[in-house]
Amino acid sequence: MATASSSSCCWLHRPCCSQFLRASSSIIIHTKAGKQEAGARLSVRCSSSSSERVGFLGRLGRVIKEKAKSDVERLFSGFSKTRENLAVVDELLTYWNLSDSEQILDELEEALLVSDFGPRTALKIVDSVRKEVLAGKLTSGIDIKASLKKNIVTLLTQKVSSSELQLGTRRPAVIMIVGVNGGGKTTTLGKLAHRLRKEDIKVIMAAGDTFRAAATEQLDVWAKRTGSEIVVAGKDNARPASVISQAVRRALDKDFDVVLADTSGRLHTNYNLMEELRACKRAVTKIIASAPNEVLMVLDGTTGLNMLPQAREFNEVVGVSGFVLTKLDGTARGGCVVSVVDELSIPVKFVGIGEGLDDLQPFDAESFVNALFP
Ligand SMILES: Nc1nc2c(ncn2[C@@H]2O[C@H](COP(=O)(O)OP(=O)(O)OP(=O)(O)O)[C@@H](O)[C@H]2O)c(=O)[nH]1
Ligand SMILES: [Mg+2]
Repeated sequence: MATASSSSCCWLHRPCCSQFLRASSSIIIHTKAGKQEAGARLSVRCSSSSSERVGFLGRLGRVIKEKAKSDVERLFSGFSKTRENLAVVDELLTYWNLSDSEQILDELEEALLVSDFGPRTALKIVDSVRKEVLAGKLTSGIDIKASLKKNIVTLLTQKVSSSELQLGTRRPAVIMIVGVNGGGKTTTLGKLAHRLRKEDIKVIMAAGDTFRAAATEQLDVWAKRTGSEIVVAGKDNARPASVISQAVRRALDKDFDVVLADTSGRLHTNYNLMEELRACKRAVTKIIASAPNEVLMVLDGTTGLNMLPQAREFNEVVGVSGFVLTKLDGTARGGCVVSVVDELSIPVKFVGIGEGLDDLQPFDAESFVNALFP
């Protein structure tokens, strides 16, 4: 059995109840207190755990959403940049009257453009409002603002599947976290683990970012904080796909509920790195045909319009099932997420509102729009 001092991961500080366990030459597993013979093969078998637990896993997304308290102020207090740009909407609508509605609608479109909504989406939103104005349904500035908000909520919710986590009906569920560099993937994974652990879900993490040594260390801190097991690359630098597949095998073997797989940040334009991501997904599917259950792409809320090409490319390569919009506590520019959702028909599932354990909230379109247009 390999210990911290004899493994390549001696830079990690284990809690005294923990052990490092070497499962193959290039993968190291850190359990909380479990035992495993050194070098033992991790056999793969179907989980035959109680159907009750499997049922709970299927409902987990809803449970998490229902339990979250949607504190709009805290959620989007940092939406300052977008809010500033949209403040003009109130001014415009205060003096609105039917005779100059066309000019006001043009200015409304301009305000949305400045707030990163993107030209297509801004036009779509304003066109819907225009139709209602022409049909005589909107007779005041207040009506217009309400229609504007309603149309944005519609774009965020209409074409997309559920914004709840979809973890399927068999264990383990596998969630991959992907995205460009520094968006908040590892932090999101840690916060998600915390949410799952609060529901008594057994979590194993896969340190699929083998690119930087510090990435494993960072994830390990989250594993310790949340009481999760973690599989990391060993001395001979296992490829990300094999770290992730070892985590999935171990999850099957040890009846874990959820595998959370971290991946390195990568530019969506880097062909080789995007292919590597595809290989990570394939490695999971090879073991469990219905997995990964979720491929969550982290979008940095401060990015603005660059989000769209990034999301498009990641979706093409690995099929994104949901977005996590992070750093909304900073000077976020969240308008663009509306065009990302509108164009790709993929829901936002969570928002990141800080670096702490509890700073991941389920996404709620109405709260989001209320925060944009208070
Ligand atoms: N304020 C704030 N900071 C965040 C949030 N999410 C992540 N961060 C910070 O953003 C920085 C990058 O976060 P990481 O989780 O390391 O990002 P990553 O995508 O894993 O980065 P790479 O692995 O290097 O690609 C860290 O300093 C995090 O603490 C958030 O919601 N709000
Ligand atoms: Mg990371």
